Amino acid sequence: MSLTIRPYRTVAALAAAIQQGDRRALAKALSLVESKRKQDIALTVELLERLYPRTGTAYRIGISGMPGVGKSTFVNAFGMYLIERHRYTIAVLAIDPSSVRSGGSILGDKTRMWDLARHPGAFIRPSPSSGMLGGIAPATREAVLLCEAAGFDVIFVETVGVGQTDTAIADIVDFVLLFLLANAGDELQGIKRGIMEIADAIIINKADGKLRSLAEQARRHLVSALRLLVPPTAPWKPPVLLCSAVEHTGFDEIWATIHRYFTDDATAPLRQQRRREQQLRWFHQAIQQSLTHLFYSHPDIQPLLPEYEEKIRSQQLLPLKGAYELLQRFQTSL
Ligand SMILES: Nc1nc2c(ncn2[C@@H]2O[C@H](COP(=O)(O)OP(=O)(O)O)[C@@H](O)[C@H]2O)c(=O)[nH]1
Ligand SMILES: [Mg+2]
Repeated sequence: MSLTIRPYRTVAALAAAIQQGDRRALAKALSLVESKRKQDIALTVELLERLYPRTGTAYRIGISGMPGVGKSTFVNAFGMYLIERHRYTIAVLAIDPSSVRSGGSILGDKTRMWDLARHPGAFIRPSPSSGMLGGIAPATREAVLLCEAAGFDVIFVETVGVGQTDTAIADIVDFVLLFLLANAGDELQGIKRGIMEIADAIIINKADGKLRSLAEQARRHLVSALRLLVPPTAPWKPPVLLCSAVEHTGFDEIWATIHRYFTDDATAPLRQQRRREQQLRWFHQAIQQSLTHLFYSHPDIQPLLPEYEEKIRSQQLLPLKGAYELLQRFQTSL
């Protein structure tokens, strides 16, 4: 029996505990899906196969935007709002950039989400952002499914917030909230299409105090910018909404927007198509991730890497040649 799932004796027992809402079982499973060990990968597959029929029912919501815009503050306050107003249960998967700075500590976002962290209707899982791809961690998709099987109604995925490259979130959630600030006039100008294109709603946060009127100005600006970006026939046009995560304003409208997206007949084909495409991407990304891992951890390859890197750094070796040499070696060792 794998150490990873102890004290659960079988994957079936672990799966059953997760479905019964056992938080310890969920935490175990979340560690399991992050593991790269061969036997753990087999267990992960078995576990997800068992739980998969229980998934697909939650609101999967991505929270994107530059560090400091107030994503964690928002998730905490808005999560509490959903619990109190709608009696929902909330899971938060937070990719925490502070874990890099503080060398492995993942306290950063948990302290920001203080109210949610101690509420029995919520579950918060911070992931260190090491090894992340496009703003999310390698196993975030699997983590979403686990939380869903555990019965959570709403799942927030807070990205690391690196901005422009933060688009991988769209591969794993149904709805992306992009957070912006009003005073970042230049930032608004400089926003790349990529991140705008994945936004299903744009939230101008910190619309409080002196920033309120600036936020309204920014909203008008963004609404006209979006008019150029989104075809008039599109089944969903991302609205621009004002919010103060600190004063808890704008929450009704934000929830109404999300709810409308999930229940509107006009968006049904869009929602279904997105989930279908996500399945395919999951397949291909799993292959890519596994191949990459197999290659870099291969006993014939790993010891050679430092030497190759050094030669490439000192320009003694063409990077392409180095890559092909190692790939050749890898292939013949299979
Ligand atoms: N005035 C104001 N400050 C906010 C608001 N939301 C967050 N903040 C502050 O902005 C800072 C960064 O917030 P945080 O939630 O950590 O941002 P994140 O990096 O996007 O997760 C903190 O000091 C928050 O208190 C808001 O709506 N209004
Ligand atoms: Mg944060």
